[in-house]
Amino acid sequence: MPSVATGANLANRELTYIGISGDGDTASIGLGQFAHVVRRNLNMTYIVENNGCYGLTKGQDSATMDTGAKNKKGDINLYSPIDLARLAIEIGATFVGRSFSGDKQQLVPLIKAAISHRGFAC
Ligand SMILES: Cc1ncc(C[n+]2csc(CCOP(=O)(O)OP(=O)(O)O)c2C)c(N)n1
Repeated sequence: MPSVATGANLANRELTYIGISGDGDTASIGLGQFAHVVRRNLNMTYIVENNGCYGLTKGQDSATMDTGAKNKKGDINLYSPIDLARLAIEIGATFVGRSFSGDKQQLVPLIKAAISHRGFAC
């Protein structure tokens, strides 16, 4: 998703770019891509739907899963989690927010603010 958003941004800077990704894709498989769209301050809103696991491939722990948490199979996670919001701030994101999908009152204005931000928002 970050590669496609980068290419599309080069072709047309006038559009509003919103990308949705998972925590597996963002904190593991696509961590390099995430870091570099933050670093380049790509004009987009990058939303991570963080459920702590690889939902599509049967619920294995992702890199954001809490230490000591039990996955679907009953395995305990031994590793410390990557905090994506903290990482984004550390590498220079100009807008970072975190909310809960069950809290629309907080989430809707947060996403609106992220979309109206010029530059990278996640
Ligand atoms: C490069 C690559 N490696 C592995 C996969 C297999 N794969 C598909 S979805 C997925 C996990 C996605 O987890 P997450 O991003 O947290 O999304 P969720 O399914 O929880 O919504 C994996 C490993 C893939 N699609 N691409």
